[in-house]
Amino acid sequence: AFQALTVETLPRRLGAVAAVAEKVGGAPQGWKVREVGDGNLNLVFIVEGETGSLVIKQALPYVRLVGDSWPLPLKRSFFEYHALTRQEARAPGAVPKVFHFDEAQALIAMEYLSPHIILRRALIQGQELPRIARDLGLFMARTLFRGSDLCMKARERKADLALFADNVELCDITENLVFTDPYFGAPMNRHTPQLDPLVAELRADRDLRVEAQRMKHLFAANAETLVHGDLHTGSVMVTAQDTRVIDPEFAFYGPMAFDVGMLLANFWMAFFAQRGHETGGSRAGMRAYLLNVIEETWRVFREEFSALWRTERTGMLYHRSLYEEQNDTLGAEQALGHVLHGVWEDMLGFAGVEIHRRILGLAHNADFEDIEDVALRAQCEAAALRFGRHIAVNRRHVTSLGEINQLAQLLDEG
Ligand code: SR1
Ligand code: MG
Repeated sequence: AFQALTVETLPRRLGAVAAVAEKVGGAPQGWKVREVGDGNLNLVFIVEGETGSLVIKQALPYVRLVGDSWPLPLKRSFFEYHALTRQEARAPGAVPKVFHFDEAQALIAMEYLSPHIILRRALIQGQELPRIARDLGLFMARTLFRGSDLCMKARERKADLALFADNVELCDITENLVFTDPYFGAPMNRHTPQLDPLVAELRADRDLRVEAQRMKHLFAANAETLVHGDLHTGSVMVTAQDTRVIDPEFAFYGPMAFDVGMLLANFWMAFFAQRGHETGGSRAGMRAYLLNVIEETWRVFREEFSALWRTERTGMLYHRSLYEEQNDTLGAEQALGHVLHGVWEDMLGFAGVEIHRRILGLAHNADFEDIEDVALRAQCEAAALRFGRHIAVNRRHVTSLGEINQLAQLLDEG
């Protein structure tokens, strides 16, 4: 039967697991164990021993953020484990190494990434990480392309789609918290009180509400590839030299643009929050850095996706032999353009609603929450909300990130 681990019981319970004991080393009674989970859902332990260390992540049968009034199945750990193995195969080195998985105890033993910190924290502190745009652009292109019918054998992809189709409860969280709750007075919503008039305006905005539901429709019905499903800056660990993507428990077959939109939304929120973190000095450099990161991430994603399109198009969609037989390079490039354009338009829609839900819904971002001056926080959040509305509603008429980032700068300057 499932039992939640504690700092006290962990050495006894995991000391007998060879893969764990070998990695940590020494007598389990001597292991140093800390619980460090600060996410919304799970327990996370760091275990250090004589010769090594690892992280134990264990799901709880409820949402940690809310408590046992909101049950949540343990099987999310199963989906996280299987997503991690697929991501490692498709984007080698981009996720932590997995040493052990126990389905009944809903726990995964994985690499302890040190001295990494959570990307969101780094951005709040004003750290410019030189590799994130490239590493995350590559991660998205490789996992999203290689998990789709552009690359996989149809039978394998359909089997995998069936496996992940049972991640219903986590999809349900996203379906409600991201696409629906922010746009009406859902009971668990909260927002900074100074935003009341703007919130009322957004909730009365018919075009926005329709667009949010269209994005939800896409999210629920476009089973295009295995997406990470929760790719925000709290799901990335970094040093200046290394970037790792963690926490894919929300993984399911959904639209490619969902991961891209969520990640870029979180970069934009980091941008709009910078004025709230200027007590140590101006963050003008950091703001410019973040807008560059957004442009570079998208550029790397597009370039890598295009490279994979040209070399690994072995799935049933746009199969390479269809074009090669006719020597039709132009046709293949034309089709690539259409696919990327679709990702572009949908990515903007997903980004817009992700920004809204982090300011209006249940699960907020430390980027804004850590701004103690509430009036200043509301100012940063208002600019982000207006920006989110613009990119969601006008996503079909926006042609470049340069144009969007110019708007971001104008809104940020007030
Ligand atoms: C109740 S869970 C709230 C949020 O935390 C996770 O990280 C997901 O982003 C989810 O929407
Ligand atoms: Mg998470």
